[in-house]
Amino acid sequence: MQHDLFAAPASGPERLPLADGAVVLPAYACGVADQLLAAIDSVVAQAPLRRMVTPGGQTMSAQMSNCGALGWVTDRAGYRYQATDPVSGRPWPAMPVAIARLATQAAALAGFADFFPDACLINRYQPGARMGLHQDRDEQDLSQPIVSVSLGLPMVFQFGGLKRSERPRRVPLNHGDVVVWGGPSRLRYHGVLTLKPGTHPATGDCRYNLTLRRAGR
Ligand code: MD3
Ligand code: FE
Repeated sequence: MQHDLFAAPASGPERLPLADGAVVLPAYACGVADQLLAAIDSVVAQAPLRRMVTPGGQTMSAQMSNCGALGWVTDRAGYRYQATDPVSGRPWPAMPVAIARLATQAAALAGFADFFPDACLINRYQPGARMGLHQDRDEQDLSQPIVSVSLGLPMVFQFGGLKRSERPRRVPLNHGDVVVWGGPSRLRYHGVLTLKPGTHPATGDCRYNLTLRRAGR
């Protein structure tokens, strides 16, 4: 066996730190994108995408569904996680293994060992859809990170501070990009600018985002 004295050091996938606790893994999910999209199709066949209503009475522009033991829902009564789909009354579909495995691996690469999500929110954006600046704080253990996976059309993510008044940075996210948010970045304000029309070979006219969380204990 010959050793290559000039071999590059092991580097693994590219990691771009955004801030303390926030890391972009560019294109990390590209190799499994088709598996993830097939998994999304099987989930939404059982728990159809729908537009939910905020406690303030606004209909959200992104369509949503969930898989895993807990699903994030909103209605006039508030934001919460629950074990059943309010449309069908049945438990949310199980989290497909391809989705859970990707999230655990991405979190580990970002420095968060032993991340085992129990909730996966599926957001589907069509042109014109957006998500305003907000914090994710409905989860029980805020020491657990969040992993997000972007699929399909590109969009611009808003990455803010711990106060709403802090002006967000704009971070373009493309098909296959994975972002891990935890530690001091866990409660940062964030949002998504209005999706522009386009066509992507993997998804057609839309963008999917998978948001993987540990919602319960
Ligand atoms: C930064 N979704 O569903 S995921 C959401 O692209 C949500 O659909 C967006 O925000 C989307 O709640 C963004 C990226 C994300 C998720 C959680 C974060 C970024 C975050 C928590 C803290 C800081
Ligand atoms: Fe969020």
